[in-house]
Amino acid sequence: MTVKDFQKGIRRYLVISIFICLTFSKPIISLDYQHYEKWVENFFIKNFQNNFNTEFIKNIIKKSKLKKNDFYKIDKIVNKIHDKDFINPENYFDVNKLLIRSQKAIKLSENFETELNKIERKFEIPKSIILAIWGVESDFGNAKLPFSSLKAIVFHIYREKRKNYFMKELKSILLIIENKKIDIDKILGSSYGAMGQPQFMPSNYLKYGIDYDNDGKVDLWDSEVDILASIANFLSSFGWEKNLKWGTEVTKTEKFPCYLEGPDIKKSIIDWKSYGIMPFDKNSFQITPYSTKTSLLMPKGEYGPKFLVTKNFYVLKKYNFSDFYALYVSTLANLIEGEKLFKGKWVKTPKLNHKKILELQHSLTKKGLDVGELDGLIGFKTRRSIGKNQEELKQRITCYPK
Ligand SMILES: [Ca+2]
Repeated sequence: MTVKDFQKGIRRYLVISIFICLTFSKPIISLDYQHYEKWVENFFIKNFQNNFNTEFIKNIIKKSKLKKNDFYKIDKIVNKIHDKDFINPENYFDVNKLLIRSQKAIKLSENFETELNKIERKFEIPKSIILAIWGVESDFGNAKLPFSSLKAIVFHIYREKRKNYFMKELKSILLIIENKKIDIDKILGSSYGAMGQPQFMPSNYLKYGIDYDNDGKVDLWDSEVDILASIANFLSSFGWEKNLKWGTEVTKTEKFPCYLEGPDIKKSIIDWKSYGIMPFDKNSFQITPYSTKTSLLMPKGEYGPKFLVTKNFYVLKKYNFSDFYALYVSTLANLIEGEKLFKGKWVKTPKLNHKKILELQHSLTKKGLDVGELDGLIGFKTRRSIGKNQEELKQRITCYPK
C-alpha cells in the first residue's frame, strides 16, 4: 500500500465515521440554559483574563449573556436550519422577488450614483454586483438584524459545534469592541454572528472592512458607503477580474454528460462550442475573448438552466459557498443592468430534505464516488456523482435527484 493509498483509506474511514456519527447520533435536543450564565462567566475568566483588563472582561461577560427567551429563540433557529428541507432552485429563484429587488437596487444606484461610480472605479467591481450582494444579504439594510453578534458567537461556542471557528471569530469581535470605535450594543447580526448589512463575520470585518467616509470607523450598520466599499473590497481581495462577466446562460444537448460540470473542468468558449455548448445570447460574451476559460454550471443538472461561468463566479462563491447564492447574485446583477432573466426553466422535482440527501451522499461514497463534504447539500461534486451513478445503472443521466 502506497502512502497515497493509505491516506485515501484513512480519508474514506473518516468520511464514513463522520456519516455514522451524523446519522446515528442522538437527535438534537435543546441546549440547557440553567448552567449557561455561569458557563459564560467561567469561560471568559478562563480564556481571556490574561489578555484584557478586569473591567473589560466584566463588561464583556455582561454583554455576552443571552436572556432566556433569546437563548431558546436562537437555539430553535439554529436547529431548524439543520432540520429544514433543502430548497430546490425553483423555490429559491422567486421571479417576483428578483424583479422587486432589482427595482429597489436601480433606485438606490441613482441615490448613490456618485459614490457608487467612485467605488466601482477604485475597486474595479461592477456596481450591479455590489448592489446585488447588499440586496441579498440584508434587503439593502431593511432586514432586521435579530441578535447581538457577540452573544450569537458565544452561544455557538457554548453549543460546541465548529468551536474552533467561532473561537477565532470571538477573538476578532473582541478586538473590534476593544478599539471602541463601534458601540458594543450596535454590533447586531444574524444567529451565526454575521454582522451588519453586508453580513461580515468579525474576522472579515477586520480584513476587508473599509472606512470609506473617513469618519474613523468601519460602520457596516449605518454608513451606506462603508457597506458598499467593504463588499467591493472583499471581492477585489479575492481576485475579481476587471471587465469579465460572471458568465452566461448556454444551451447544451444531453449528449454531453452533465457530470462534466464544475470549477475544475475549464475550457475556452471555442472548445465548449465544439462540444455543442453555445451561449444562449451570442452577444453576451461580446467583451469576453473566446479564449477565456469557463466552466459549465448546472445547478439543477438536466432539470434546469445551464451556464458557462468565469473565475468571477467563483469569487462570488467566496462570499457564500452555495452555487445557488452566487447564481442569484449574478442574476440579480444582470437584472440591475437591464438584462433579461435567464430563459431556461427549472423543472419541478420532489421536495428533498437534508437527511435524504445525506443518505444519498453516503450511498454514493460507498460506491467510491466523490461527493465532497457529507453536508446534506447538493453541490457540484454530489451532482456529478449522481450522474456517474445514473450512467452506471443505465438510467437517464440528469445529475440531480428525483
Ligand atoms: Ca466610516
